[in-house]
Amino acid sequence: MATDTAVRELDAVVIGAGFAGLYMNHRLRDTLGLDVHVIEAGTGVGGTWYWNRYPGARCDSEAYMYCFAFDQDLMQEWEWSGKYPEQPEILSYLNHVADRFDLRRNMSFETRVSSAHFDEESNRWDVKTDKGEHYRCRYFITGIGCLSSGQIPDFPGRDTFAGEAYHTGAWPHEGVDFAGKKVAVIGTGSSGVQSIPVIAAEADHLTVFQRTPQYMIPARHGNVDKSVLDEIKTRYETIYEKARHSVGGFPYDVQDRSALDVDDATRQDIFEQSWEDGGFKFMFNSFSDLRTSLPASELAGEFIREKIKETVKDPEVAERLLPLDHPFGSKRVLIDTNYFDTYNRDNVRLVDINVEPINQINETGILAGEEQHDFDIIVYATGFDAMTGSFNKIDIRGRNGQKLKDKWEAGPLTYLGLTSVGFPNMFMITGPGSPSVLSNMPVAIEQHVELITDTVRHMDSSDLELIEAEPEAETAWVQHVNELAEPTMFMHANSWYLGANIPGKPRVFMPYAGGVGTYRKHCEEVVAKGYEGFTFTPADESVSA
Ligand code: NA7
Repeated sequence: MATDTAVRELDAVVIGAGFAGLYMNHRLRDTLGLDVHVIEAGTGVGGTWYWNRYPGARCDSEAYMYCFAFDQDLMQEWEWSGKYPEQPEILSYLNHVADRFDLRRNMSFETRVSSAHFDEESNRWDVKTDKGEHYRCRYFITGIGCLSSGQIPDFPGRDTFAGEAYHTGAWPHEGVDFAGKKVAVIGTGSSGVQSIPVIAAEADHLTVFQRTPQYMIPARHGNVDKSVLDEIKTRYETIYEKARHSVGGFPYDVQDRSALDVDDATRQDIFEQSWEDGGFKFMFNSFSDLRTSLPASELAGEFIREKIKETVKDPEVAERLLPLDHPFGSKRVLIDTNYFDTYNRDNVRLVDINVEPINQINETGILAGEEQHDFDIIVYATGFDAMTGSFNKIDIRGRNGQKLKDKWEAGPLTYLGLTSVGFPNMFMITGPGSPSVLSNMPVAIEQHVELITDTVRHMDSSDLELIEAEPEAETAWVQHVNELAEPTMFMHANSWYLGANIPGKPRVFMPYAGGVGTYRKHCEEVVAKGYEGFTFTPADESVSA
């Protein structure tokens, strides 16, 4: 590590150059005229889409909704090619945004923030990096993503494997050549499910190690006619406004009907139609209660299980792929392209690790149960230490030197998923306790960035030095987040939403399940009531820097 250089005084430091960091930079720097610096670990912008370059990586939000809506010209000029945006295209889009708004000129790349300490003497944040840089700023803002801290389970002997091993979330930029190779994929979440069909088509042989069978909705991915996208562009503002006030950040019509209130034939027809449409519409646009009623969710689950049995030719393999231990909608709903079909290929094998556990990883491969499987490549599609993992990697300290990691030992404590008591002038874009991963992320990110911008503008125009959440407001918010999750399907599975994928992580539901529209309204009310739940410190009451 380099030695400490001179301290650089700034208005704000932003961590991350994904959707969140790019837009935050634009707003603070170009709208408010602040002196901002963005610190990014990658060699370029893109965040999630910089790191997750595995084969088949694609967003599950439809392309026309997976972009910024803050600039009409930007919206009109960008041309998406398909129904769902693929990783290279999203990365190109974010690079285009960075070019268009000249966002790189105040960014450091290949740099990680190692610590951020709030100094109570000066009311400034001291932010230090692994390159030895030291920034001192008023506002400390994280745009570090919710799924950025990859996890590879500690399988015995994991590091003895002599072949190539990759985590989907840290994929080599030059790609991986699977031709003629024997490949293992461990994990069947979004990343596994997207990559498995592509790897199977390239590799000599693929073995999938599955812990939990999953429910999936077909993506129905494909090229979209330019005329369709052009027509959407004529209604863009209306479409986005609808999404901003929706549950999931999508402009889908919400059906006010229960899956339990229609007869079997009608329900089957509606499920079939939504299945044909593909994607998240199956969840949001078929019935209103798939996320909240166990019997309704079970009906959807049964429909999907039948589809799996119809698709997978070998009945024994189909049986192993049936999700039975958790209801539909209790884990992240997956959107697939040819996933189940892939198990009809001769070069693909499925290992259920509940029956044949991964006992050891050794030099040549994986010992599962009593059987040794030899591989050239192991792909870990084993997910992330979600929502809090990236915070815990940074030494963040607030008042009295309190570490955020310690404060969150029993689960993240935030007010609005945006701030945390004892950490003044620190803002988290899509932090735990906000809709974030339960929504179409750009919609959630724009709302957070604009709220932070308005707050900073308000503070500057009112000569306010600090903003800090009040303990009662935070306690009530955490309780509210828990109460919202309680009646949902989310409480019926071991998912990363609950931290259940990380051994020892407290089992706490982390995102806000009330929907982006309700959340936005709540934030607007907080502001309208004079930032209810926050305390401001006027500049003249604070110690000057
Ligand atoms: P996910 O969705 O967390 O999936 C990880 C997968 O890895 C999942 O199938 C896990 O099984 C499996 N896993 C995790 N730990 C183990 C161990 N120890 N042994 C065997 N299998 C394991 O991560 P993704 O990267 O696919 O997707 C993350 C999000 O990115 C996604 O939801 C989108 O929002 C985008 P489990 O189901 O826990 O039994």
